[in-house]
Amino acid sequence: MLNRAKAENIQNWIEKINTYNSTPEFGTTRVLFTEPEIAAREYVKDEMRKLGLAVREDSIGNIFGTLVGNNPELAPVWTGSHIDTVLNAGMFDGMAGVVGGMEALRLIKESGVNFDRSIEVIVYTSEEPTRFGLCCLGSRAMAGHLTLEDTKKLEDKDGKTLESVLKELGYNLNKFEDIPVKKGEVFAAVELHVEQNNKLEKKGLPVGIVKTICAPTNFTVEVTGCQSHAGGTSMEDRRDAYAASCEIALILEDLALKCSSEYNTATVGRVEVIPNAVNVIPGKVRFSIDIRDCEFETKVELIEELKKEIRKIEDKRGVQVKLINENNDIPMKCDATILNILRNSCEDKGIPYDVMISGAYHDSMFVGEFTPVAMVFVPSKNGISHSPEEWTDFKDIALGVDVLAKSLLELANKKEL
Ligand code: HGY
Ligand code: MN
Ligand code: MN
Repeated sequence: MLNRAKAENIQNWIEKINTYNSTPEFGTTRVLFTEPEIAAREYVKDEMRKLGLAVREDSIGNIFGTLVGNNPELAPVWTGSHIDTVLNAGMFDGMAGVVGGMEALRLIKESGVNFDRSIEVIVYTSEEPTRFGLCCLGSRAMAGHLTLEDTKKLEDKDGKTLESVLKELGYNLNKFEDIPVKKGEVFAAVELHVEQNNKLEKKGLPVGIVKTICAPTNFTVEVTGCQSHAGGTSMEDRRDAYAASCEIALILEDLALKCSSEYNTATVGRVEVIPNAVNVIPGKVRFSIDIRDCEFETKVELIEELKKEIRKIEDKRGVQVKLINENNDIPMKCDATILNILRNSCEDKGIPYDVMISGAYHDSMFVGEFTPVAMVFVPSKNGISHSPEEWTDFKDIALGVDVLAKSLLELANKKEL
């Protein structure tokens, strides 16, 4: 029988990780392989060792903390998440799943209950696209979608490549090809994460069980018009790159609002106006597009529709629009058997729950390509995330850990799903 997860353990770990932060004056920023993120990695590895876990890292910095089972030759059960953040983030996105996984393994170890399969808590490298513009680098590499060659092309804002950073940090790139995980090498994976939406809070529910993880398609859009004088250029003579960009953004929003899938979002989050001067008509604008959908087909349809509308805007406004695709990821349907195990864990403990879609993507989106996955959500206050206002009560995370620990233990004793 497992004891209850301790909210104070979870709080201590999260608050300590949060001290590794490059913007303490405004939220939390822990960008991949910067000083605070490296320090946070070392702290988490130390805490894993204190729990009695065997700790290792692969060549892209995925960290594995292993609680060895009675039959360690069997495929292990995984849990885990990420410790890197977006700029000026909160302290729960990712951390809840890493710390929650550590607390779950502590409970299982403390209980002395027998289990066959080893259980591993993973810190996946760079779930956020913050430094290199591409998300889920560690889990993407595990799924075989990021090669050593790709790391030579991923550059940060200073022109440093991921490959050069990995080399500088002493990662053995000769073993990069050992990162991909084959089907069957992992038995199952369950990630705990804050919901990053307000559905659980609105329904007054403490736990969510995720049935589908939406996947992102990201573009950089370059609009080229004609830079000219803000006063001397008559309205009918302009080729205003910013006005054209705004029209594209509004059409994108309208297409997302009308999308037929169960969950779809579209966001323009980053805009660069050139020359960005008060009395100059912008000649060039570069902006990001982030589209999420729980269905790949409706995401493709939306993008095709958007491209048609962009062609019309080019003709009407005399601008050129370039769409540079960064990634086009596939939504992940979670495993029915694991969903039932999570449901039963909630019901056995009298914990009310809802089954839901995750609008945010997670490492489980890629992990699900080589092993069955599911996720446990805990409520986000006011649905806010990717913000210093992000908050989840530690006792809510502890309840999610109770469900997680029970489910991991059941999976660790299963012969097959
Ligand atoms: O953007 C996302 O969905 C994730 O939180 N990085
Ligand atoms: Mn995030
Ligand atoms: Mn996250």
